[in-house]
Amino acid sequence: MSVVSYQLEGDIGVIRLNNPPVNALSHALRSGIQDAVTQAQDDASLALVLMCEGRTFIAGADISEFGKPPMLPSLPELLIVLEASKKPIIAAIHGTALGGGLETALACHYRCALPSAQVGLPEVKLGLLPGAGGTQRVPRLTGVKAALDLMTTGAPIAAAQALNIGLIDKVVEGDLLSAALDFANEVIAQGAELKRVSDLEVDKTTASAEFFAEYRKTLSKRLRGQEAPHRIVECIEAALNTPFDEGLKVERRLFVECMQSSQSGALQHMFFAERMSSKVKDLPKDTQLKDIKRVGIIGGGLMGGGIAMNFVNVGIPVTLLEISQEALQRGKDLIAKNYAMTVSKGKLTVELATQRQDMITGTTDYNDLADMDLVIEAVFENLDIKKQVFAKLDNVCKQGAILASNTSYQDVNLIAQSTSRPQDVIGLHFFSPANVMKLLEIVRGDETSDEVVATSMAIAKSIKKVPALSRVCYGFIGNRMLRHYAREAQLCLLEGSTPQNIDAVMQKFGMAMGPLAVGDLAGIDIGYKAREGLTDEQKGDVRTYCIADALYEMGRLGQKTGAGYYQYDPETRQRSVDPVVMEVIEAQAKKRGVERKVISDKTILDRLTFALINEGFKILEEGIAQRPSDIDVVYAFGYGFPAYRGGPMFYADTIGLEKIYHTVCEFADTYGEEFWQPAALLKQLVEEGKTLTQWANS
Ligand code: T1G
Repeated sequence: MSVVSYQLEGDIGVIRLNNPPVNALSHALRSGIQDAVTQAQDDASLALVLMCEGRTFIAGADISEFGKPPMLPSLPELLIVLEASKKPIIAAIHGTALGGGLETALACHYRCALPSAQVGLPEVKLGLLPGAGGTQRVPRLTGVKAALDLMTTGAPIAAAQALNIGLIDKVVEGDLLSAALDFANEVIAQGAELKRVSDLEVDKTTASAEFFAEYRKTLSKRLRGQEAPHRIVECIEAALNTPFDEGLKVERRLFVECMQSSQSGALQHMFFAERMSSKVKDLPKDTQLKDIKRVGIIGGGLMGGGIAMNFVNVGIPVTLLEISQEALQRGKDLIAKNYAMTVSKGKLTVELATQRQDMITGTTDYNDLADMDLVIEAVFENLDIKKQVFAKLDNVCKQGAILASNTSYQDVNLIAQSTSRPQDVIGLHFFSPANVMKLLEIVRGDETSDEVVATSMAIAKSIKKVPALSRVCYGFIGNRMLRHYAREAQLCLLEGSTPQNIDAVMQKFGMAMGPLAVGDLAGIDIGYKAREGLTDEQKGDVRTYCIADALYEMGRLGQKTGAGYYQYDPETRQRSVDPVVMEVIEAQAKKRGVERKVISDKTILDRLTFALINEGFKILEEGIAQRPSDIDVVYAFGYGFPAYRGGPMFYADTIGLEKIYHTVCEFADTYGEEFWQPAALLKQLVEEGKTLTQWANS
């Protein structure tokens, strides 16, 4: 089946693209469009319509072709052909016109779109910039500010907004083809000069040198550490100050720089990793999905309330169970507060917020969960309490209901064994705030059925989460690796560093927050309570938690008490260094016989990141995670690991496994084998001279 068809509809030549699933601009599509446009120059058509079959207009360049030998026509070359057409070309947009898709539409002479259509330039999310004339054409239509916002956010905008800022000429209702044909006939009837965007001038009143300097400053904060956004600014400056063809050359040069950057490689890896993580390796293709129409949630606290919002946000009603009416009311008040915050930011209407809250029914009676298709337990992180809850659910819920725990550490197999239906039990580990964080760790018990796993993956996507499948182990994927990262942070603190130094190193690396600031945010009491009741052996080396415990015993729990590893301004919650903390650290070092010495930033970075990576290798060799890229998804979407470094496992390949392995062996000699056992898989790949990516693809 050809990916491009061409036929005359009256006086209009219609070019239809059909390259499922998203009409990405593959080589076949590019050459097909070029052939159709060339053919149409000499036929009876008076104008051309370019449109797509399937669910969307062109979703951009074909990312799967990146890194492969270029095949002509390149997209920029094709767009020169389109714009040079002696007959007007009207782009007819439905679904999304993204990246090269929007650039293709901009090389046409007119653009119309359905009201539901969206347009955008998401290249920056791939560490790129619009490399087919977008940086030169967009500002000619919208002015500088709107062009910069579109390209540096990468966010799609609705057709109406695109019309507003001049990106499209008309929003059309009804059948797209007939509307586009009508629009084409209007264009013919006007007999106007062909409107080529490249002939337009950028409105110079829309930008000054100060504006660009200020914009660069905001980018350094908003997109800290990322290179592509600054190159986008350079392209827009070229559009403002140089002729179109010169600007294209600047764009081409900077696009190639982006394409060759490690950041773009990492972000392209994340693009595919995010889509791969919902695929379950050993699941039969014909696995049946359960129908999830009603959801029950047990526990209306911070997590339960946030989880409930995910479902009502996509129209799935929730029954929220708490132990008392007062607790229920507290839960509902918390949800109302969250929605009010979203409404105040203009991201939701009051009506919709009310409508969603009305889909949450409160109860204190387990029998009201009898008809639920899925029940998610989000009670206190205690195994015995969870077992009691699941035993009740086992008695009450209909056969075939999915019984899920939001546990972040407990053994899902033990929870499943407290029911007569372990095949229906699974872990759905949401991350706080549950209505915001995109990661959902799906924890498959030994007896969890394929249907329940497949349905959980489908549910994750329907509530707009990014899922990652984990087998059962303490802490699953994310929190298990976090323990080793946090251990090294604590040891660096005790052995000579400071909270602000360690956090600065990790923030400079690209982490959203440093580990000590994260500790204050989550609460120092979380770790303390998790250690309560454990034997000394279970707690591990006291050096890895003695400072945290000392702070806890001083009542310094972190942000919630205004002081932890830092002190916090009661109004702004701004953190600042607190000399008391150094006294605590030095006292603990003395008590543990640790002689404090300066630790270099590089050593801090390697100890924290290699601890994470080494544990990731163990998780892979134990079969806890399906693939390295799933671990990358967990860390980028759940723990603030910089996506432009591709996640911890992609980063390992960037550093080189041999370097990591030898450094881990050195750390074992220096800091003790108790902490630094090189993972067998890491050792094996180094001996075989393989990268992790090669191993994953083998
Ligand atoms: N190239 C190749 N494959 C793509 C693709 C693309 N651009 N976009 C999506 N796919 C695949 C995806 O991997 C998945 O495959 C399937 O399509 C469905 O995707 C020169 C250089 C369009 C909003 O960044 O944002 O143009 O897993 O699961 O949720 O300036 O896909 O089924 O095998 O995401 O309905 C810029 C990326 C490229 C858009 C649809 N464009 N795509 O979302 O489906 S760079 C983008 C999306 C560029 C130019 C530059 C979304 C979507 P599989 P999906 P969806």
